[in-house]
Amino acid sequence: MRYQNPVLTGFYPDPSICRCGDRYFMVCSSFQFFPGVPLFESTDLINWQQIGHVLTRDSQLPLAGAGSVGGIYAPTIRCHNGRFYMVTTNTTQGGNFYVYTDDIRGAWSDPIYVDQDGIDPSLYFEGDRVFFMSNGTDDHGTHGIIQCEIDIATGQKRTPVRCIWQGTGGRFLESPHLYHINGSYYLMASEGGTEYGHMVTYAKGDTPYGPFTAYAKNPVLTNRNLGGYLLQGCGHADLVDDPDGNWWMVHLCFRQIDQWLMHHITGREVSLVPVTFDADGWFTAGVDGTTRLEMETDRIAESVTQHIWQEMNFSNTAVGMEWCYMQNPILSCYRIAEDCFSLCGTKTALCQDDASPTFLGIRQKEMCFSAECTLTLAPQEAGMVMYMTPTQYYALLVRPCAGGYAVVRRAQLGNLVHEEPVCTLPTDAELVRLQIQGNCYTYMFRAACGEAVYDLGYLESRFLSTEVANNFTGLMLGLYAVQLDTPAWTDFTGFRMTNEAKSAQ
Ligand code: 6LW
Repeated sequence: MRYQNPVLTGFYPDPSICRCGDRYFMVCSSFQFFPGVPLFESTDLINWQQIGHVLTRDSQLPLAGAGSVGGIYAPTIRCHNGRFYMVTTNTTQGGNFYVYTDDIRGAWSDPIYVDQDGIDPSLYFEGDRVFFMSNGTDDHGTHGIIQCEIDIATGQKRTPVRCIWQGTGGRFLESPHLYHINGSYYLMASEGGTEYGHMVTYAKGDTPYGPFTAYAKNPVLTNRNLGGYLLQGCGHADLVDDPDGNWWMVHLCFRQIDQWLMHHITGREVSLVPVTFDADGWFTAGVDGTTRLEMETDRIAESVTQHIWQEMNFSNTAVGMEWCYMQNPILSCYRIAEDCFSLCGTKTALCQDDASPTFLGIRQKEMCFSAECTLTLAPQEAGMVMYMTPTQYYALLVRPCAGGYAVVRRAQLGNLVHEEPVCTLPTDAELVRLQIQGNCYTYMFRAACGEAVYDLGYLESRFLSTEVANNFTGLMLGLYAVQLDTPAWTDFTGFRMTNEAKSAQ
């Protein structure tokens, strides 16, 4: 059959995967968003259904002050003796920790912290031994992939921390995972940085702590030499086997806009490629070590079709699932009904990352989309926003003005804040419908009030891109409110976001 990459679009970086029987589970990074660590399930590896988040309580996920490069980095999910473990780093508070659950659809434990340096922690279970890997500095001051054994009940270290591999020379050696396959140990990692030079490398050894011999043809996967190709930045990978014994790799990638001097806006997404072992126990991945948009495979049944999410609305999405807050939300500012989100702004503006603004965001999953929502007019600032970071966003907002209400298009780019144009609504107006339409290059802004339609022009997507914003996340479409004088409530109804084709160019 044929499937398309990415298999999961929108900002879902650093995928990690495990299989339990005939079901696969996958987690991704979530940074400053709450709940944390989105959790997906699949039975065929190409259709992923979100079943919740791993970190759903403030006690698991203190995010106060987490900006767009803070909070939760690269998680790893593993299943051992029927128990699921998710290990990650809260880069803002607490460092490396893991949580566990015996019910993948239920609540996860409170964090168990591990006093090991570095980010991108991973677990490998062997009998009653548990190996804990990360990329950091060991007890002797050596930097690389570092490892210790831990007591899984307490998170206490059982052995000194030591460096077990230093990669192949690429910068930013990260995302280690250890596997035991057909009698050999494989240590897989990424190098080159999570940008256009990203690559997956690995080494093989006879023990879980090495010594490891690097694969002679590393990198085993990279798109760095495919100039102009839509899928770039392939790296940060994890392996899984299917019930037929085939191996697969999920990894992050992004879809670039333009052929030269590229940029990308939807963040790092998830692609899937087959992995094949040779007779000597070395493996290859993808199509000649690259990831393609169209993949042909006989490992997935012809009867499986890949579903693409065409419209997201209040009926087929939910708060705490697709919709996320920023940092730990002040829940009294939200009233969530089936067909209406009511938001009460606080004094925290969108341009702040020292507190949680009243904000609910959903990922921009495709370059081409159209999103609209109807708002009641209330004495506060409220609107829709294409949000990348506190200092990179485009908002279409409504707020009181002399004699009524005005719709304003605001661009914040660094410390440059520009508001234009401003349309004054009829004095008897009670509702306004806001629309943002995206293509690869621009966001277009429109408002409608009764019979009147206001064209608020367009802004370029490039200025919100990762290359400009300098962040690890991707574009979110947010519904938000900010208090002006006294607290007020805005009702958001009739939201829909229609995605077009999966291609970008
Ligand atoms: C993550 C690191 C990376 O911890 O980006 O692409 C960092 N790789 O492994 C943040 O997502």
